Amino acid sequence: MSLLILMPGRDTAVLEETLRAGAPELELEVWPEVGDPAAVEMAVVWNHPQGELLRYPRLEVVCSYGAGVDHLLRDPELPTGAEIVRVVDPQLVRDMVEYVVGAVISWRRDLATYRCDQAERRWQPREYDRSRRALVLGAGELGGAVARGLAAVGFDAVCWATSAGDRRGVPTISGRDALESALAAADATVCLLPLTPATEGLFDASLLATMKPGSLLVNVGRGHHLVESDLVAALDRGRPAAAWLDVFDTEPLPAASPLWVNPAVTITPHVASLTDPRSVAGLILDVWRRHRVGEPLPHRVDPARGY
Ligand code: NDP
Ligand code: OXD
Repeated sequence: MSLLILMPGRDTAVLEETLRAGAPELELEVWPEVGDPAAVEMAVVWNHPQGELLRYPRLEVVCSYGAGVDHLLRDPELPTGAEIVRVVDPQLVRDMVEYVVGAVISWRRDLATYRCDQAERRWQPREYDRSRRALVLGAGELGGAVARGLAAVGFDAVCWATSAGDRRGVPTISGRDALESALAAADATVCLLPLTPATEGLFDASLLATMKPGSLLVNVGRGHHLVESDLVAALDRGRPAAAWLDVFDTEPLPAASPLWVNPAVTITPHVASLTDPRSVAGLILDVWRRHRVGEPLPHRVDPARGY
């Protein structure tokens, strides 16, 4: 029985090496050169070609190489009998917290403007706003950790999720009305939702219009959470005043996108938190071993729910 790495366009050498070092007995196949498709029992997948997973008749576990699973669930031809899981890597969580806290602080203290001032040899102190309310959409592995990270640097942070209460130590609200009220109060809003039919296009003109004037929107979830043309119009009106974007409708972001030249927008190329093969190899092997001995698998995904 073998484990398949199915990640078109990615250099998987370090992952292969680390998996082999952790389990020398493991039979590893690397797409597209799969010697025996009938022996593949588990696949580690990122952006696989649609329908490809049906080629493996004994496939029992599909593991997303990243935290998000939208790349998997958009395939209408997923094998119905296979369990879907994802890696939840503490290092990936830490990296996301670092990125978002860094982005929010950089924006609040206007650090980019001081960098421009420096280029002009200009000494120009500016006052800054001290209000510190943050809203994080998503109270999951990443959203919960980011909210705690923001609280640790003094923010009054709340999460928004499908149900309200204390979630992972963070006060959490739910429902559209509560979301709109929280957006109207938040100085910084962070989107860390999974992409599902219920969350796609959530940040459209009507929701953006409820945001606090002068506030910041950070999108690190998926590009399709945000209607990019509506965001450009909303920025012109100052609600929000700035957007910090790591994910986009089309990646790489096309050269013709107006976002590139919008002074209210900061762009990073989907790097908020990168999966580190050395760090996740052990988690993948843990799934493999549990599966082989029939133990319940961690971080199972519910395809009907979409995350
Ligand atoms: P989780 O599955 O752990 O958490 C998802 C959260 O979203 C849960 O709190 C869930 O609510 C909430 N949620 C889902 N649907 C809705 C809805 N319709 N309304 C309100 N809340 C909802 O995911 P992670 O935290 O691990 O990851 C979140 C996303 O981050 C990933 O799906 C991926 O898209 C993105 N990501 C981005 C990266 C980057 O580098 N930019 C890197 C890694 C991930 P509840 O708890 O009530 O179920
Ligand atoms: C992920 C990502 O989902 O990198 O892990 O976006």
